[in-house]
Amino acid sequence: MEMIHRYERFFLGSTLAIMGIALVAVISSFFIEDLELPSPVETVDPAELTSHPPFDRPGLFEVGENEYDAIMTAQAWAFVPSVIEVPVGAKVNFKIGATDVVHGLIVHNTNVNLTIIPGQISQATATFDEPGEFLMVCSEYCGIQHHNMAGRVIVK
Ligand SMILES: [Cu+2]
Repeated sequence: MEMIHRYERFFLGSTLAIMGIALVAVISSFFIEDLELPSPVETVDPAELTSHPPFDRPGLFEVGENEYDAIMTAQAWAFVPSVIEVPVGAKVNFKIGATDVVHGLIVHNTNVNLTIIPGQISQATATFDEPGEFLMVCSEYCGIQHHNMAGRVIVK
């Protein structure tokens, strides 16, 4: 006499097998393929950020042929710098830290979508192949002026 119906046993077994496969996939992608969470590249005491190179001198720095590092800070309620101007085709590495609370950085129509946690430097790269203006907005509610926390990438 069976205690568990064979169909039920089949679905329980399949469920456990699928969970096992998913677990192996996640673990192997971390250890074998060296997968990392997207943002944190460096840790910095948020109170020291504005005196910690290169964040003591935020701005746009040419690091290669039409390649730039955008060194930025986020604080309530502004990005520094808030306007970035680059030529068409520029590859921009956004490196940004927060001095106070959690902020976000989304650059519209690009894949840049970062959470900026105080104490961590976040980084993402985008290539601007079309001229135009790309809005930068804060994507984490950071206080009463959050909706005004914005900037622009101008591509000409
Ligand atoms: Cu915000």
